[in-house]
Amino acid sequence: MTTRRQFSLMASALAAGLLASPASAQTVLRSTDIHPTDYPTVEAVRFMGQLLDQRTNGRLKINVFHSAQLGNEKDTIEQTRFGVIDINRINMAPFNNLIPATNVPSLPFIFRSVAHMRNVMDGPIGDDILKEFEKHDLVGLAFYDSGSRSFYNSKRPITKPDDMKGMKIRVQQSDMFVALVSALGANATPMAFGEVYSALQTGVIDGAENNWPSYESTKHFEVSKFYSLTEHSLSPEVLVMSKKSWDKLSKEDQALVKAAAKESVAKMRELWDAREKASEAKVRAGGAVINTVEKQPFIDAMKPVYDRFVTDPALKALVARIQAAK
Ligand code: BDP
Repeated sequence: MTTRRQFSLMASALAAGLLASPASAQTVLRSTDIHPTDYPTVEAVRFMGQLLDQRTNGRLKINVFHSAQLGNEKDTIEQTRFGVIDINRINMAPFNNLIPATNVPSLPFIFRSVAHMRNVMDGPIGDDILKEFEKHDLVGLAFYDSGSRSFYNSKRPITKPDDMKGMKIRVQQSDMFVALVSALGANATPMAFGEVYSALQTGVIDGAENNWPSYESTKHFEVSKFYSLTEHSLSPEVLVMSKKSWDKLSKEDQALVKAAAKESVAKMRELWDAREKASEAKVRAGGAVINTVEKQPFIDAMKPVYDRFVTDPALKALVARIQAAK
């Protein structure tokens, strides 16, 4: 027998079910990025959103919040795990302390070239690293390029590791990056990206490290003009989704999201390659002093980072697979 109360509960459940019915509801996924609106990572996630919009007749969309509107990278990791943010385009480095495997592609000089990095991250090794995110309430979707990171500072050109002795260098919030900078005798200062400009300007730090487009878009080159091409890390960007948000999608929509993310990689790289060149030209014209370095002394100095962070057999195997890959 159905009581009045049970009946009204059933009626409201039915109404709620109808309102939320997957056939009629529109889903707008919230995506975060710390970069400005015209940065290749932001544009690439927007492109992914357009693909989803077209393929679902407007039922599935992405709203990209750029310029750190939703917070700095470290904080957005938590929000993504909780499902407050659905998609996060973020560097591997802020994941280093949480997910051991993410240290590997961030390691100094692990990749021989951009082609080597792309080949590794696009293949089974990259897929294995993406799977690691699942243990942390996240779904790894794809990797994006991040060029190569080099040191810049306001004091002098760096040509050998010794030149960095005693310098205060900002790093991402990753113990591995702290170790990488400490290995050169410099003082590593972990700090959120958005705080670096004023820290450079006020002399709280002497320098930082990043790729051409970030060095340019943040205007760090205006307050830190010596850019030394150490190219010590190719730490890729990653696109992750909240497992909570993922589980709310149908199997079909999950497949669409995954495919659109993968397809946005080629778009990202096309934008990236052009942006790298444009950014380099802009900082040169803006007065940055660029120098190349002999890499071997830096490779040797950073060797202890491997000894400290690649101790686990699974990580050792991952390093060996990357080194053996074409
Ligand atoms: C940029 C990455 C961004 C990082 C930033 C940083 O694209 O995700 O947060 O470096 O150094 O190259 O914090």
